[in-house]
Amino acid sequence: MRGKRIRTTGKNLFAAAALFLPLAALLSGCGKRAALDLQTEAPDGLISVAFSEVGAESDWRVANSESMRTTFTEENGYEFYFEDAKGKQENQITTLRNYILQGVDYIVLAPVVETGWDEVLQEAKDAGIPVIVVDRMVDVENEDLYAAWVGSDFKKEGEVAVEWLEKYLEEQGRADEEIRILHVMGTLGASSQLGRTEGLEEGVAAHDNWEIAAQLQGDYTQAKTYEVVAEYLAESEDIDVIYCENDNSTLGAIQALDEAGISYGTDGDVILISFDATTVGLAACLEGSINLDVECNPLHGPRVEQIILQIEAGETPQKLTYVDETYFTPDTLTEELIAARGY
Ligand code: GYE
Repeated sequence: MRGKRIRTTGKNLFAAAALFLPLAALLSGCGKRAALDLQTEAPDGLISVAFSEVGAESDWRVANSESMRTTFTEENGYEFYFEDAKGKQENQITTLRNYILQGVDYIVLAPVVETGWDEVLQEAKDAGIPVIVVDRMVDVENEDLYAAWVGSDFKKEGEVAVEWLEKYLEEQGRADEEIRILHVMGTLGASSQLGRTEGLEEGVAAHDNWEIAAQLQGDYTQAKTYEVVAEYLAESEDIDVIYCENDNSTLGAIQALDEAGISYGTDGDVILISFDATTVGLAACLEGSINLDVECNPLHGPRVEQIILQIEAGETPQKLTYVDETYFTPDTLTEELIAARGY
């Protein structure tokens, strides 16, 4: 089934590209463009899978890329293409167009943000290339533009954090205290940011004594979060909770707190809430620096492969698949548990 479809698609694309590229090279005066590596079909019956990854902004992301790489190996029957978009949607769109021109069998997209995908996904559809969306979602007019999505329920992750905080404050006898929350958001417009933010905002709205002191943009990186939190703490130290939308962000907040001489974690003044549960986050949680780390599982390679195998078998994969997740606190963690996770 695959061979047939791709051969047709590939040939047409190759013909179109063969006409277009020399012209483009002439017009741009850049002969190199004609040398673009046009590949119509993976060798030896391999399935070609072309992945557009967000970037390398966090430990979560690195684990996600690694999971794809180790799943789609030649030994497993795949030819794997990988492009790092460096956090830019325009890079992803260019990459997707190149993958379409190459006539790959499958495109896997981890989108930076949710919106702005209709056009390029339509192009993939017109070329007969199934697109599997992973991690963050795409917000498109026509759901048929992608074959399936697999990732996390980000809003639920936020709700889990809110529920935990409510219980924790109660246990501490602080249920009626004024609670000021410093909120460090991830990449704006990414599903993970939108969901975790919504979960928090709804939680705050449901508690008269909770307040969001400020919403800062940490862009899921340690460096950016350190910068914005340090700047904030220079103005005000009146904070009870810092809610950072991923582990690397939380490490940046910890750096800023250390510098400001403010204590945090199980024995400190500021409660730290984090997301991802990567090794770095969980190690900080085990030692009591992070009070709560909500899990977000990055090991999507095998899940994406499942979807591809279903399509190969002529089946229609489930449109949306949510991964089951948990959360960690210092009292539930052990060294062994962290080591066994492997990322
Ligand atoms: O939490 C963060 C990464 O979208 C779930 O992106 C992903 C998030 C993850 O950079 O660490």
